[in-house]
Amino acid sequence: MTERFTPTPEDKFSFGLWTVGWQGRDPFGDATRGALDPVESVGRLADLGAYGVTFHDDDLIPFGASDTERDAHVKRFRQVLDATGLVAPMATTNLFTHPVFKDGAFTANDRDIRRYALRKTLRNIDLAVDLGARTYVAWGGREGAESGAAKDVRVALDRMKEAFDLLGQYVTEQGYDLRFAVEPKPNEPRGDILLPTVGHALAFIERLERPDLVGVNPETGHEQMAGLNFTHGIAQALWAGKLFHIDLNGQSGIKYDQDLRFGSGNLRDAFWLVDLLETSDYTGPRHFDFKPPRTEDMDGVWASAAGNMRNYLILKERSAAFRADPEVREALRAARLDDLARPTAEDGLAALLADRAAFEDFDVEAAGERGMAFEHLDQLALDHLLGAR
Ligand code: 3MF
Ligand code: MG
Ligand code: MG
Repeated sequence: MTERFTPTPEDKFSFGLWTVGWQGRDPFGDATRGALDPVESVGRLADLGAYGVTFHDDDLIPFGASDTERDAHVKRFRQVLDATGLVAPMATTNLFTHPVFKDGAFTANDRDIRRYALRKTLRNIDLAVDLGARTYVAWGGREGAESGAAKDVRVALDRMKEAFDLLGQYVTEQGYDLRFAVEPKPNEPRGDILLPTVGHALAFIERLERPDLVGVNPETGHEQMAGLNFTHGIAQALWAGKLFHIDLNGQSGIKYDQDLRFGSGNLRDAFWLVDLLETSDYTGPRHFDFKPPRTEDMDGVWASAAGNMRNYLILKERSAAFRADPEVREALRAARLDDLARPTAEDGLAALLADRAAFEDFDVEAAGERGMAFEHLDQLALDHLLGAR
């Protein structure tokens, strides 16, 4: 492996315990790998050059564990974090595996289950803060429906808002330095999931009591499952000041959630995503939410984990070369990116209305004939991506 693509903690790469720990169980087949001790995962990820590890409550403490068992699991985890120097920047709640969540958690029709889901989340928030997390992700994979009358979506959104308002009240009252990040997904496991895309989530957040406390945690494959441009979704989240966290992985088009390693699937979108992140003010973790395919043994798991980081670093280098290339700079000017950056009417509405050159004397035919030179610019990008320049 070339030294320049070897990750270090400064790169801020993090992994969910559930990613490398995935045993390969899918709707059609049993596990192909044994269970992985979180302590081993942390050690291996540290050896690979990662910076952080993230967890669902149940990844760390098996569901139903007694208080004594819980304390022992947390103690071992804390010890390995201390020993390796890895941090736990984000945590989340498993509100999807147990049968109790079959109709959702914060929006389950059954009120008892909604109250239980909130308590399970609040309990893990205490642990997350104790372990140093600053971001708390909420993926509502079971919040949705397979049939029309079963879920009154407007009422369910009232319940979703109620949940986030209560969570916001809790962290405020506790004085916790913790922000929430909603993770959108269009479907799977529910037929249709509430808050299906980045756009839906951003609109929802604005209706909350404490919108400042809530942002998004978009996942590459989730937006692409909806046929959307992930990089555009991230750009809008950045524009709104709402990119609190990110789940990076790979996906080949509109199909089931593939969770391939970052750089697989839509490589061009991965290039533009890295180009965007690395030229933005996003300073958070580059978090991988992938699944090492069930074809792999444990060696394959660690090769897959390492591949995420390596691909990110390669794309980061390609993006930097693209931006530094004088011919690219010229092509960006020819494509009038500098013109896009100019306000359209900095002279004001009255001046726009009085400006004959803007309308009465505007040669609309000549303007319609002007080429945009986008193809040359895009070929330069592809040349850089493919290492041809
Ligand atoms: C499912 C996911 C989730 C979320 C996680 C919160 C199990 O498609 O992406 O992973 O990322 O629950 O971080
Ligand atoms: Mg996914
Ligand atoms: Mg995810």
